[in-house]
Amino acid sequence: MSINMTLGQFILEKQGDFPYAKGELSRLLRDIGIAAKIVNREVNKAGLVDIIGEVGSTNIQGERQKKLDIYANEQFISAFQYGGECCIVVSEENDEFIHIESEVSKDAKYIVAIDPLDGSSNIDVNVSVGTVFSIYRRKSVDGKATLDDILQKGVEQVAAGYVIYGSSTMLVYTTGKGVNGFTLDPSIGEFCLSHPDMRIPKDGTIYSINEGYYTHFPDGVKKYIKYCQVEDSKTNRPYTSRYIGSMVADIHRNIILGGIFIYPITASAPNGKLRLVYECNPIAFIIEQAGGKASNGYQRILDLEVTELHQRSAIFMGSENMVNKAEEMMACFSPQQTKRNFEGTMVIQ
Ligand code: P6P
Repeated sequence: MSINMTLGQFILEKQGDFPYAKGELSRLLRDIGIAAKIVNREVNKAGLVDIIGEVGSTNIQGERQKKLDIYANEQFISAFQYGGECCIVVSEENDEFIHIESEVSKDAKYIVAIDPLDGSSNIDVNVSVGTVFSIYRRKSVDGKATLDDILQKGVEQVAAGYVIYGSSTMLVYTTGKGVNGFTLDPSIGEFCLSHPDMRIPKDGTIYSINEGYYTHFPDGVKKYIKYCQVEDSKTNRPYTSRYIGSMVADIHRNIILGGIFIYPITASAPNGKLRLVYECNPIAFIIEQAGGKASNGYQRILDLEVTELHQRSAIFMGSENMVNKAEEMMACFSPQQTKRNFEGTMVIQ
């Protein structure tokens, strides 16, 4: 593959990786790329047009929706309606899943779960935000796809990716054959291959967690944070603390440099804050495909049972050796002990 190959050329070249590929997944990934370019255009000029700020509504998460959240959601859903390859969309911005019922989508086989604009609280302060997407094949073979088609474990994903709208705009995705990163070249309006075969270092010296919640963290997390802060030159500690508050930006940095990102259960988020279907599972797929590890502190994220559209999970993900060390600390306290720390109902399977 040549560097600067466009996303479209790369997708077509890799189409042969799929035994049943007749181009549908390629076209779906193309549709996502097109919507990402449209969203990028608005994110980049958010400060200039009246698209920053809030619309006064809140989503199912109880999060105040920002105009760009809504705009991004509409662009991706529209791309799926006209692209013809997607039968259902699950979005952070919609309480229920959406049947895509356009003439061109009647034989669509794919389900897309998406967080159209993750980290949107950072929009007003010009910090990188992102889109996260996850793709499944429907399990049912006829009639309308149903909730059962959506509630699949992360290990069933066909593809997953993120877009980071930052100092440059990148689309990073996997179809289970490694991770590749494409940078948007605004001069030609194309995502071009810039980071082939991305691999996360097995070790790192960056830990990423909102330490403001320290008093409400599980004991195992407190133990790990203290481990990160101990002076020990042999293990390059103390580590550096970096927390952007935009998961996609924190994850992208950790894939490039090495590091661990943790959003554990807390008193205010007794099941974790991040959503399993359209945040944890897709990022966990990418992290594993890049040679890293992703768990809820006790179990592999991709193996967790999915029982609800907007289900939340704790997440520890990044460099394999760092996640192993954090899990070692979590294992000092049983999941039941951790759960009892809060009145929460952390899903222990
Ligand atoms: P907190 C953004 O709202 C988000 O969903 C992730 O992108 C980010 O990592 C996390 O929440 C930040 O949450 O509680 O630290 O502000």
